[in-house]
Amino acid sequence: MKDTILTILKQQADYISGEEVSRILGVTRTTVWKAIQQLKEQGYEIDSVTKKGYKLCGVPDIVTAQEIKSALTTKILGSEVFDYKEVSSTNKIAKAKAAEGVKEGAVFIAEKQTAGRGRLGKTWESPSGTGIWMSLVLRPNILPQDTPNLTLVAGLAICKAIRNITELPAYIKWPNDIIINGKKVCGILTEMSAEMERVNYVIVGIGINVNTVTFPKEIEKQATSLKLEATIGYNRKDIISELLTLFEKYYQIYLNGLSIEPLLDEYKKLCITLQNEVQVITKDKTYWAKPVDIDKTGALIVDNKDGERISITSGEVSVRGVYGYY
Ligand code: BT5
Repeated sequence: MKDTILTILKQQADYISGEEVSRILGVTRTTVWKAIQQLKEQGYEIDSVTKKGYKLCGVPDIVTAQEIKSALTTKILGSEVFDYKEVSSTNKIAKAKAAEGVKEGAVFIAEKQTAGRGRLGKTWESPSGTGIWMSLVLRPNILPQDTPNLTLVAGLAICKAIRNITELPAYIKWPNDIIINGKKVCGILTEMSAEMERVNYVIVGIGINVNTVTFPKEIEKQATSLKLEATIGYNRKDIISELLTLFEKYYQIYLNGLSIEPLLDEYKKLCITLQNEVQVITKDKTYWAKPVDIDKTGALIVDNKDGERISITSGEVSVRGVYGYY
């Protein structure tokens, strides 16, 4: 009921009377009044004036399915949106739902994660209400070994979305981070279920610090948020909408040619990893190298100190820039 009333209020430029709303919906005015109270409790600013009725004056920064869907113009991504107040990890939920058969493009989003995950068992800080913690279900017709490309597609979309909305100098740190002024603002965790030659589904988990102002001690030197960098806060829904629009566009380009090649020029311009020496950390050794390129398979190409050219596939190694963490 409250969702329908919200939709009605959003369509009105001016006040609408309680009587009119109750007539449209065929419910009593008390039912309308109760739903309005619930919306106010959720943070919607609704002005009520005797004889005039109700007017929506402000929408809270909440990431509900309804708010997100009403901002989206995408065809596939966000076709279904599932919202949660608190989950362990949106990747975990998305995986379970994908295994049950949820459609391509389904989005799982939470206000808070209690066990947000990074790569290789690392944790992802996901406090309530300040970030975008979301996972997308994709069902691309690609080979399992090509799924890391989707991290690059996502990275490009996120980086551009952040730039478009905030005008901040966001860069991609190959393969799965977005960096602003040397600090990490976003991480991507891509997971899949596959057989030998076939991908069943891919989960692209995206964590973006939007309005976070403090971080735990362990990561405060290396983490940042859009608000800390821009000194103003952002509506998370606007970022989600821009990001899903761009992701869909780049995803289609990738699938059409089954290659990231058409995206590489744009990607490389925004890839900070190519701009300076990097430290490559493998299981057995650590060495400095000069980045040369990202090739059409998505590998990072570097020259080591002996002038040998090495192709680095994501997942094998960690790459660190010259300046501290990134
Ligand atoms: C990542 O891993 O950067 C992938 C993060 C993906 C998070 C999303 S949120 C929605 C979805 N559901 C999940 O459970 N996960 C995904 P990695 O490259 O391994 O980086 C992890 C490291 O980043 C940690 O070890 C910390 O050092 C640092 N870190 C943790 N939380 C952070 C935060 N909020 N902001 C910046 N850095 C953080």
